[in-house]
Amino acid sequence: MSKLVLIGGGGHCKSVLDVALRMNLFEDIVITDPDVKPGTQILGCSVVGSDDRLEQLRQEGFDHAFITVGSVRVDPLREKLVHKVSSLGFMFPIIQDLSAIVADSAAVGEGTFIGKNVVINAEARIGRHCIINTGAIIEHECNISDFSHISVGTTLCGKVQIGRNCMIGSRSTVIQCVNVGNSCVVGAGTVVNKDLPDDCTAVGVPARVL
Ligand code: JB2
Repeated sequence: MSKLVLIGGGGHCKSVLDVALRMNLFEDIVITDPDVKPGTQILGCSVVGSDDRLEQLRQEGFDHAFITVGSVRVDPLREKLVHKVSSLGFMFPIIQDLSAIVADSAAVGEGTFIGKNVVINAEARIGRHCIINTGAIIEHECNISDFSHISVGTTLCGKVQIGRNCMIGSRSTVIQCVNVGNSCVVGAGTVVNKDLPDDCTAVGVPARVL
């Protein structure tokens, strides 16, 4: 069995850790966080200190790591942490809740979180280190690039493209065949009915670019 380090001990860590425990694939799970007191227990797993501990954890046989610093905006931190953790030789698992339905023809990249009651339909492609959060629906042939976050209860209709490092807010809908550029933020409850360029923020029903 593998040993797993979670990087970040906040709210998103709790969501991921609950799923990781349900998967029952890891013999030991610990957490690094510079701002949480070492020894603190999160869902029965220990915070062991800051990321300075990673090298030693690798030597102690921790072979997998997962970025559990979440984000509700466009933020390069998760990507920076991936480079750091990767350079130490950790592997990144896919952490997928047992309740999620992922089509056999779909593909999911390493380091991606798939939360409870997610549906990922036929031939969808999900990149690396994405967050597909609780109850999201990713319809057939959608393509989500690396580091994007599809928040709680969001629906991507068929053949939607989401760029890299996007944040698609909770309960929003992106209608079929729409392309969202890189580093976009879509506010909660937005209905995106036309393409969005890179680096924009869109809100409302239908979406307007701010
Ligand atoms: O460089 C770091 C680092 N920077 C911040 N290394 C490590 N190991 N940890 C880091 N952190 C820690 O991430 C902070 O000290 C903090 O404890 C944690 C972030 O926790 P927070 O609860 O503020 O946010 P989150 O990122 O877990 O969750 C956000 O994103 C989720 C997807 C929240 O807004 C959630 O509501 C959302 N569901």
